[in-house]
Amino acid sequence: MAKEKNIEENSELKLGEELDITVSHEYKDEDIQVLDGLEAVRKRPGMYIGSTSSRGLHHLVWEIVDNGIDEAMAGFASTVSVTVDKDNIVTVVDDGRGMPTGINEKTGKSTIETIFTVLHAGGKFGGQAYKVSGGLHGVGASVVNALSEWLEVSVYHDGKEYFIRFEDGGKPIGELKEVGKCDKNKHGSKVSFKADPTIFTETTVYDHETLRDRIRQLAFLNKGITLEFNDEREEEEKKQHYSYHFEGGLKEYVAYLNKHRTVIHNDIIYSEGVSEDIQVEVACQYNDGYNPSVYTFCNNINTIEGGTHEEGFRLALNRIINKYARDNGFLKEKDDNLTSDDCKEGITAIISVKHPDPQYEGQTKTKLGNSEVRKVVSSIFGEQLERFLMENPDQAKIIIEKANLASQARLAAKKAREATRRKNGLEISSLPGKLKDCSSKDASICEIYIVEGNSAGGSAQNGRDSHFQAILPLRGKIINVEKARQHRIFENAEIRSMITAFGCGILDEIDTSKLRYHKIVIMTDADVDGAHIRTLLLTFFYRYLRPVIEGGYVYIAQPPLYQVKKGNAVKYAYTDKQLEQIKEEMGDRIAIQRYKGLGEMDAEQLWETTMNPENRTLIRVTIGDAEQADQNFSMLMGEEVEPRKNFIVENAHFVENLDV
Ligand code: TSJ
Repeated sequence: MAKEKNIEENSELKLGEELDITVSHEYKDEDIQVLDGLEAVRKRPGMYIGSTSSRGLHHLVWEIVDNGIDEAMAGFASTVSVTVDKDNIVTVVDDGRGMPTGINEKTGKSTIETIFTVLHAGGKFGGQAYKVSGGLHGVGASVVNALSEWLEVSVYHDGKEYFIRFEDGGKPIGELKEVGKCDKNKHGSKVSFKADPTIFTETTVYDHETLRDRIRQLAFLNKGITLEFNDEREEEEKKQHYSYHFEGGLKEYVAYLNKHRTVIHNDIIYSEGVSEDIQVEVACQYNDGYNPSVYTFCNNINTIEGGTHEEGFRLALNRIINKYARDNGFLKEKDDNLTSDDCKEGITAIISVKHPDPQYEGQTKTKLGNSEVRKVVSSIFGEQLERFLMENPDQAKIIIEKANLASQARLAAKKAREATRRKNGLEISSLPGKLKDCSSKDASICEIYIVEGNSAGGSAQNGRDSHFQAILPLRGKIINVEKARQHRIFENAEIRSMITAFGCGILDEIDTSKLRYHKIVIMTDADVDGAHIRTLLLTFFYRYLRPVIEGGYVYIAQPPLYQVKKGNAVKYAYTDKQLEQIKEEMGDRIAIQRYKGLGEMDAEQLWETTMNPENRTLIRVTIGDAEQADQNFSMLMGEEVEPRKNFIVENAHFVENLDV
């Protein structure tokens, strides 16, 4: 989540644009050209790494890590480790062959200096097998060098250690040199760098969870190799050392994702194969939920917009399930085929392909476009799925019956859903009765507060600026969309009033340009119940209104936890830390009131502390990593009570930590 004041723009979109780097041709001197290249990166870093926000900063790490993983996947290294030290210096080490230490013919410099100073030098230097992982951030080690205050490379092989250092955005300090002896059996590459704070002006501090989660994901996606993460900044609270190694690859990934869910059959359906130079790995398993969780990757990159690998999976799943259902009497001649959505209900699936020349499409360049991938995935997965169903008739029966139920529910849902559609935007009479709408019709300034409870709703209604602030009070808890079928969800009054109030439709019919409020603010009590309601709402948004979250329209209000009074002076504390500060400032003879709910504030207090744009802090909800979000949602919403309780208690006060 990002605070309202420093909203991260999605400069990721720029990745697909043409790179307009023009290396000046006036200069003959190659060194100057090289520096020009790196200078171009420093001038427009967003062109190369998406943005210079925290996200761009982390791209630097993945850029280097990818190289170590390539070496491991080529069979020459077993372990890649990532270390972050107290100064946020990152060190990546592999135990591979060690980067080539010879001279590059073209540049007359060492291969390593060339790789780190020439843009896109990856494939061209150091032998054909040298491949920098293609994809979104496959921009090359030279980009990392260009954006670093300093960067050091060490290589170990044949009993020797080689070293080179760059400073100031990629300028070599001397040549690659042999600097000493090492154990004859030691081999590998090591790269350390310090991100340049003049480029990464927002932050040069790495996020522990972001690094750990992606490193774990890379371990799932690259079975058999060991990935280590050492965060030397952590003292006590968090673990410092992690080592991930999954022999089962995606099979273990699916088991991990289903950990907090109730699976309905024992074995994970798994397939892998190679065809036309394309490696395919697919794993899936059904749980008792109603939503599919399908994650797709190409060359280890999460293709969140899907693409041809996802299509191939869907085609095979649909084809084989219908075939099996017909062949085995689950579907009669007169019955319609099960739809693709029926077959996906409650599935957790990971599809990972490795492609030598991936083409990415879509708004954020995260949709795989290579058409040959469709049939390759479809045939490799289809064959294994068919075999699985035939060899495991008991599990097959459970799966087919689930799809059949989904099909019946789909027809019921269609009817219920039609009732929630507003016929046209002018039908004001269809707005929910509980909604206290604002007078402005300019969506860009309009805000809707979703408020829990009637008393708080009253304060909010009286305290608001009715020109641009609407209030929608909710009575009690809203339905848990993870645990109910669609037609029940559409029958739920709270859900219906939100859908009609927002006006933008839901699911595949969503159109955020019709959204009636550009700020949807969730305002709940700062207690366990409030956290629960907030989570239920976010789950609904995540499943039914995802583009609204992605568009940055969803916020969480931050009501104060305490009121501190001394005489006539009143201050509010939003965190325990702030309370301590205020106590120190105000000295003794103060009265502290702990707010247990929004209802304890009168209209004016609620306006001053939580709703007035001049004073309030809104927390924008972002979708970060869809997998993480889904994990949290199913953990919070699932059957298992213990992890959920801990999570809510930990996060009841500080919603910043709520990872959606
Ligand atoms: F690129 C990089 F500098 F960022 C980097 C490269 C970072 C890290 C952590 C590791 C590596 C890297 C590169 N590890 N292993 C290699 N392998 C080679 O450079 C390589 C490629 C091809 C051949 C060949 O004989 O065809 C040989 C070697 C050593």
